Amino acid sequence: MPAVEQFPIEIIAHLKSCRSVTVLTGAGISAESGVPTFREAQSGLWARFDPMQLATPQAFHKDPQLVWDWYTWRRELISASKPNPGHLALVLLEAYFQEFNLVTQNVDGMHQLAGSKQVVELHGNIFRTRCSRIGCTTTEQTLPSASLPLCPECGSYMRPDVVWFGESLPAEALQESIQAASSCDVFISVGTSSLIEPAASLPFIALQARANVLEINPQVTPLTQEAHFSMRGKAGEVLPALAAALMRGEGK
Ligand code: BV8
Repeated sequence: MPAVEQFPIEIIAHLKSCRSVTVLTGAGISAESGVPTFREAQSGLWARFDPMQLATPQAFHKDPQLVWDWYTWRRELISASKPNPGHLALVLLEAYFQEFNLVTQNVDGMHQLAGSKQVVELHGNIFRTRCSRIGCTTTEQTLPSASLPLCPECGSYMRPDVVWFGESLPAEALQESIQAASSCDVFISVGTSSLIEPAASLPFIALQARANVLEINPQVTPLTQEAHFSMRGKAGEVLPALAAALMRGEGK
């Protein structure tokens, strides 16, 4: 656990005095739950596939069963994992701040499982499926099913209810996240390579709106140079230390 002294005291003081905080998470916050990050080398029989190629409408059109099997494999991985201290710390921060918005690029549902009440899912949810033709049916897919299901309404293939590359994000979720980025006092980017648009633009919207931007990531990203403070560290260690520093002492 990093010493909370690693947080500049002025950051803790500023956080304690601010009203509104927006957090953007990426695959890195689920890494310590054992869920491989999106860009990490895929394991087993998926090692030879590029996720950027599989998470596309073209791949599904070409081989729907292959893409469905990839998501079934991921759902099984996620179902065997549980939220880590990073997810749990965000539940504490949600209760601590007067206004708290959690925006995630992740499709694993881990924030909700950890107890976060209000989560904006920019890229959908891997445990939901929808009709691939006209989206007429959406089902909660609690258990991964091996066979590629058909829409009960129109008979078309069902597909994971996630946003693929080249597809637009859900309009309401995108609007909510832009609003949260442009109206917060502090924006915290956690566990994202800051490469995937339009999510990667959110911290820059916060910067333009004169918010304080913090980053938590073991690696440097395109955001690092622009953030007011960038902590090289793991979400599962840094976020609990941050929550502890805020809860300590005279409170807000
Ligand atoms: C769209 C769901 C309109 C599916 C995903 C502008 C410029 C250039 C290109 C574009 C642009 N606008 C749009 C595009 C095209 C494209 C895009 O962004 N391309 C990239 C390559 C540049 N965007 C789109 O297509 C989006 N749609 O904009 O529609 C449009 C369309 C076409 C052209 C123009 C406009 C849709 C994007 C959504 C794609 N779907 N997921 C699925 O999951 O199967 S994205 C996928 O990547 C995941 O959701 C993932 O979350 C997301 C982002 O990756 P990260 O979360 O950052 O994960 P990553 O593995 O990259 O990094 C992990 C990080 O964690 C690392 O930095 C690591 O250091 C760190 N880490 C590791 N361990 C820890 C840790 N951090 C903390 N603690 C740890 N322990």
